[in-house]
Amino acid sequence: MAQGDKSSYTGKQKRQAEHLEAGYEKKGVGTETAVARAWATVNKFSGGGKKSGSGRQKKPLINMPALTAKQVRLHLKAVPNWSKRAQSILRTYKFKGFLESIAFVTRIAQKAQKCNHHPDIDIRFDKVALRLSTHDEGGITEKDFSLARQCDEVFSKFLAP
Ligand code: H2B
Repeated sequence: MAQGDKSSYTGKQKRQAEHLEAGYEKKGVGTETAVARAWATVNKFSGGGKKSGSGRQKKPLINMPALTAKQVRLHLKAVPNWSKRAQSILRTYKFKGFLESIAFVTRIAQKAQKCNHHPDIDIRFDKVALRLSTHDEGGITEKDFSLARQCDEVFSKFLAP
């Protein structure tokens, strides 16, 4: 892509760039500088314009560092049924029977695949234990808590009549 050609950027990225540009111009920098800074910022946070083509990203390029023990404690307050075990978080869910356990696991598998974040799963007849950690970071990250929340949401639908 030639420099200046923004055709491979998504509409959202273009709106972000416009918004940032306006902010930079307000600060008093020239239009050219404001445009350059705005696109540099969009690139930094989203990995560039990759709407299609071979270079299209699958994973966000923003790195997600492992959370500190204190941050983990705070996040756990929002998902009180989860607990910390070594470098991971875990929760055990209980079901009516084996087939319900398996159906739950299937839903979790779909969620996990969508965000490329995969729990360790232990199925015991009417109980399913999920364990989450971010291997790439050797610890617990926001990704683990994001998936934990999604798993709880799936489970709440299993309980509903
Ligand atoms: N799942 C979990 N839970 N943690 C990871 O670090 C992780 C993952 N890494 N799923 C992903 C896959 C990585 O191995 C691949 C290459 O994207």
